[in-house]
Amino acid sequence: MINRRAFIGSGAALVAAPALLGQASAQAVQLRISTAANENDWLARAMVRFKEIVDRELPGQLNISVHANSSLFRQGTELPALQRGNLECFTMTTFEVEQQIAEYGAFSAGYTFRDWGHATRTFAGPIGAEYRRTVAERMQIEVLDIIYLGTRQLNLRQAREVRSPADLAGVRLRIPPGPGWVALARGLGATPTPMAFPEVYLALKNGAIDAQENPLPITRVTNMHEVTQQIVMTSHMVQPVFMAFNKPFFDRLNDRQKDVVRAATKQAAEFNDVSRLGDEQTLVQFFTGAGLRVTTPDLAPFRTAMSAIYVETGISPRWAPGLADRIAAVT
Ligand code: KDO
Repeated sequence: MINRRAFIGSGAALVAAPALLGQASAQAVQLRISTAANENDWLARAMVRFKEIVDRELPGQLNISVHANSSLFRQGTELPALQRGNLECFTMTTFEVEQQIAEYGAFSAGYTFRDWGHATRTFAGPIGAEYRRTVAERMQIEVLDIIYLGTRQLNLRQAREVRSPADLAGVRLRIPPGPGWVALARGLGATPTPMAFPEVYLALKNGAIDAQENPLPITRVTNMHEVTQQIVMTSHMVQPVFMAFNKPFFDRLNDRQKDVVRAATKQAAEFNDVSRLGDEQTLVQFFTGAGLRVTTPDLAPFRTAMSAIYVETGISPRWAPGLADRIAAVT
């Protein structure tokens, strides 16, 4: 049985290199994990924690390698790689699910989840069970657990008054590649500028974009405060990501291996969530200390504009009828 406390509390130094090759025996099963997360971000460190747990519980059975910073597959190309069998696991988002299951788009809309507790209770209940079952059947992907990526906040290269989306007109806002992200940027009032995550720092530095949006811990770990002047606490998305496994790969594991992988995923998720939630309590102070303006506008105009954009862009009519209301009704 996994000793949860030992892992959550362990101070083991984490060497989260972009790729960690396992010390596995020749017949070990290959398990490549890809993430766009920076190797020092909690999500990548959680993948390393996952590897440590499985290596400890199943010595020599799985050859696990963690590939951070999109070092194995460019952000946005992991899903086809996983489904083709060229990758065994990646940190999948609801946006990638939406690309193949449009009726689940409500999970990727701005302001869908009130806070992380609301998201975890939604996925722990019937809505989450239905989501995992549908993703398994239609995408051949095994989703084991949700992981808190953080609450996304707007980060401006140059400071300005921001009271409503109108104040962001013409702002070139970088968002990850994908249609759902374009709607999110437009809901904030900005001009969507799709770009892979590892290119964002330099684009802010040289003025190719005017803003990016990410949870505070991700903005911090990639040092975006060095090339920006302001954070606007729009809190426009409480974002879950999934450890997504290629289903045929997962099904080939024996029962003991499945149990260990499930338990290790849970421990890794808890490690990420506890660490990230803690960071979000302290990072506003860090950013103001680093000289950034941190402003917290009234969110009503942003919520109104965000819900309108999904109607205007014809996205919400594709959502499963009543799903957004079912999610909102989760207490
Ligand atoms: C990003 O590219 O801004 C983003 O935060 C998008 C998320 O969906 C997720 O892919 C994340 O990057 C990566 O995990 C890197 O942190």
